[in-house]
Amino acid sequence: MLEIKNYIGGVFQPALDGETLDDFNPATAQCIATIPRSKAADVELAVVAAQSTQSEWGALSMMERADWLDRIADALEAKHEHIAQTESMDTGKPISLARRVDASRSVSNFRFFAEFSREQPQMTFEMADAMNYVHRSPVGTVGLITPWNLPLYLLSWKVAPALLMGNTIVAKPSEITPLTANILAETLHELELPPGVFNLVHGLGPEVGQSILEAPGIKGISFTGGTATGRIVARTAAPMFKKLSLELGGKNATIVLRDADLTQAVDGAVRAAFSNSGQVCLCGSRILVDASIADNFTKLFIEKVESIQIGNPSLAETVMGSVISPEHLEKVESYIELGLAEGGTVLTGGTRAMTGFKGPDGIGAFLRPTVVADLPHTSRCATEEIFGPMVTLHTFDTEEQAVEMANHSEYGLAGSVWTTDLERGRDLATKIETGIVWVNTWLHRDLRTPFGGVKNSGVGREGGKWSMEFFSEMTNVCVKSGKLSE
Ligand code: TXE
Repeated sequence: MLEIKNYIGGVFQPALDGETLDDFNPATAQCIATIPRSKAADVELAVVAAQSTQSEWGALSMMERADWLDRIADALEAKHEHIAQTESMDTGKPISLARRVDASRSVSNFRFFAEFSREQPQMTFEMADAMNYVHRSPVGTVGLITPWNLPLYLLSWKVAPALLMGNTIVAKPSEITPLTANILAETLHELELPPGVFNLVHGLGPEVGQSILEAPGIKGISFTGGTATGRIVARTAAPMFKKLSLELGGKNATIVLRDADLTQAVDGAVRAAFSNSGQVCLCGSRILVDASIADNFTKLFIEKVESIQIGNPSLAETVMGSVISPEHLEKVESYIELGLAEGGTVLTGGTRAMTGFKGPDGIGAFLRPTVVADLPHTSRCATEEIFGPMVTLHTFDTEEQAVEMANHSEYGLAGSVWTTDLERGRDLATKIETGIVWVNTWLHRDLRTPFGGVKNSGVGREGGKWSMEFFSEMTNVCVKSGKLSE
């Protein structure tokens, strides 16, 4: 049983009041760790530690901090398998996914921002009689709050640019997936990152998370999580004029046009629907198919879904593991029941997966990938975020109808379009009200591009220069040329 501690001022320590929370492996229902149930006093300790080292860390050049990112990337790379195994155990995701996505991307997040920063020119604007220099300085101490679906992947996506731009950090991972954030803290400690630059406080969102939002010494918040929580974050932090970046929920459309390469579209739609058991905000949870190819697409799609290997996340051949918790399993099941009540037809799945792999209590949060058809695109199942292995299937007759259906959502994060006519796909993509649209692919990521959504999917963008701008304040210095008398 791991006894995880907070990491504050370079010291691993329990919550000041000694309270703890249990952390479970959702695939086996085993308690695998305890974490501090931190409160406001722990956050105050972390903010003081961060502020005490802010000027020293901020005084380094960006190139010196980029070198730090390279050292962190190297150290995490050396722990790649340990990170993957730990992430799989903490989330129930298959080890193959944890290796290929979570562990690898955590390394590349640090490597990317180190290299990207070296390519960024000084921003200047020349006038006839003056030169404007845009100077970047740190925001200061920032709060990073992250969710349970891609724990280290999303934490490192924020930590790397925050450190690069000279900020000090108070980070809080999800209380149900704390373990790889702890590996990051251990790694930074081993590298002797100056104490106080990175601080990690564990605990419940409404307690320690809320305290981070309210801490006057925290000048910016980068939050990834659900839309409901995003509202709380905005409501708390905005009146304090903190910089805010909100990456929230999604209900993304996979649009299959009649001229799509069917095999490519089916493979892409299944991957977008059920990767990480559908627990990725970018997942394609609504599948919109041209009516003229719907029968053929649906047949191939269901065959592909039913070939997904569900089981013990520790096995290399497993494609789909458990969902994040028994409670989340019940939430997804409630949507399956709702789908039936709304007049839908379950084409496959809909029941718990008898994987033959059972934890000690004979339970494991395994749900078979589920496809529900015959629901209107305005139904609750087709408009509310389920965030699990359940998708709805809809048909359209015209592209205008496909666009209207795709945009019939309070969310606006991502989407994909499948067609052999790339210009048509690109043109259609510009009509979809989201922050990201893929054409003939999904989750194909260039880290230089803007990442984020609109409507209930959040505010702001992260990635490349957008992360550098979020995690810095800009001062424009205008220098008049020539003699003062002119
Ligand atoms: O989110 P929660 P979860 C979304 C995804 C889904 C959700 C799942 O769509 O809706 O995240 O993650 C902390 N004050 N995305 O369930 O509950 C909480 O402890 C401060 C979108 O974890 O919102 C956790 O650390 N903090 C995303 C974090 O907020 C609070 C990609 C998120 O918790 C708090 C991944 C409070 N009052 C998931 N209450 C994207 N758009 O990229 C909770 N927290």
